[in-house]
Amino acid sequence: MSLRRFVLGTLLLLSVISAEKVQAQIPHSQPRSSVALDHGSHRLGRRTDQMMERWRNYGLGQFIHWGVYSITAGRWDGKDYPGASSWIRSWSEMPKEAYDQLYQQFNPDRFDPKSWAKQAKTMGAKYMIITTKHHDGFCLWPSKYTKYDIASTPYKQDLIGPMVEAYEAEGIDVYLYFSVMDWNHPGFRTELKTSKDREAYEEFKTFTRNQILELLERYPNTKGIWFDGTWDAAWKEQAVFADKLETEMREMIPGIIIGSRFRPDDYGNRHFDSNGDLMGDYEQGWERKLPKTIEEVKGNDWDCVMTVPENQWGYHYDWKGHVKSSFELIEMLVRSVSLDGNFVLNFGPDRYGEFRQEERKLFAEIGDWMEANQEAVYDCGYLNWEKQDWGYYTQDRNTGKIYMVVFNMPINGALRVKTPEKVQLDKVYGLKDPSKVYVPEEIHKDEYFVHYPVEKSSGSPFVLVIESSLVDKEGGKAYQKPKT
Ligand code: FHN
Repeated sequence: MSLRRFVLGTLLLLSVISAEKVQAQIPHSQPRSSVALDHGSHRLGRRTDQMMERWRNYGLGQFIHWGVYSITAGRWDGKDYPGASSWIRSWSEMPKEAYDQLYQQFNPDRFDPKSWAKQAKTMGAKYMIITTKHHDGFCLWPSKYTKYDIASTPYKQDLIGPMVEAYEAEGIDVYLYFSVMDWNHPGFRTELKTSKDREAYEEFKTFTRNQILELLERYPNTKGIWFDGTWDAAWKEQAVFADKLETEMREMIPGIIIGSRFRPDDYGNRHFDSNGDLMGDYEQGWERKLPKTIEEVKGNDWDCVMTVPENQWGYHYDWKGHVKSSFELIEMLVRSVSLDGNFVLNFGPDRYGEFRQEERKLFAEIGDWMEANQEAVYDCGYLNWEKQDWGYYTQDRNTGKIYMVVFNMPINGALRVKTPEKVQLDKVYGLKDPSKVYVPEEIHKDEYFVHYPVEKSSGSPFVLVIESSLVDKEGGKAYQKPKT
């Protein structure tokens, strides 16, 4: 190799390394030296339309995982599957042909969508995401494109339509979960190694598009599709196909909400494209985990989907390990809202269409708390005041009203509040009982103790309302008009 070529090659290599290093140093929220993309993010910043505003203000949602895996319930032939029950078909000790015949036993004759919707309403859910088809490919609706669906079971009838109707009657929006990964379809591949793979996968893509558009035709009131099972190499090559299909969905149902799990960009990146910009309308990466700081959410809309046991989505016959309490789940809900996200709690009904006792208890306990404190959740989001150990601030996006949601009561009852500069604390009172007023004690400039009678804290999270005002430069109180 000539010296000239060697030098040029080295310079090129160094420039690529330094560019990547520079890219790596640019935080997500900064404009980035953009990689030319045809199928990356199509929008910078949050959607500002009414459907997305409604989504943003939900606060609490319900996820439902239901299907043939509710029959196996996490075990087979007397042995427990060690993973999530919805994945049992992938277990080496689960004979595939045996699993694939189970649909002939699926007969949820105790399914009562109205009672499901009422329970969700009691809990305070504002939206519900239902698995129309999980990874096993079994469809809870009668699909024109497969026999592996509810119409082929003893139950025969559509399960999705009655759910949509019942939940909407309770004022709860419905979103359809759809797994692109489909272990039942002969054309599905995780990777495309041969021309035969590619040929088969083209048929799979047509089938996938047909089913997605079929769902939107059958259930036009759906507010969004919650895509899953899009992590395989084969799908990551489908930037053009996925982009076109997303456009079709958006044309079919204007305003439809699609998260960051669906599309890969030109280089196979999902959730965030090669420039670090969000794909889709909100981030779907917070699964069984939560952000700790507002910086982590990068100014995007997001939802957290959470299981009650560590990792059980579909029905499991015996919840092993730690089962989260309503206190823990309410804390996760409020943390989500305090960081501008939604919290979606998962439920896994059994093969008969009934929720287990632990889940019915959660409907009631979370519902009781929400009934008394929902004002600090619905339509609320992040407040840029310094986070304190006692819990979370939320702020009503319309009125500007500020809430302290207390989970960790200091043993001396002194709740520390640090206001931004020039903001003074005027009054603090109980959300449940506004006559209970707590006079803030200023301990430093812009820093207060709110003394709360420890004996009054019931061990359940409680909400205080903060009234504050801007202090003008002379130290006088500048009137702070609440947001209308
Ligand atoms: O594999 C699935 C899992 O079963 C479940 O549906 C979750 C829900 O977010 N999504 C996948 C794991 O990321």
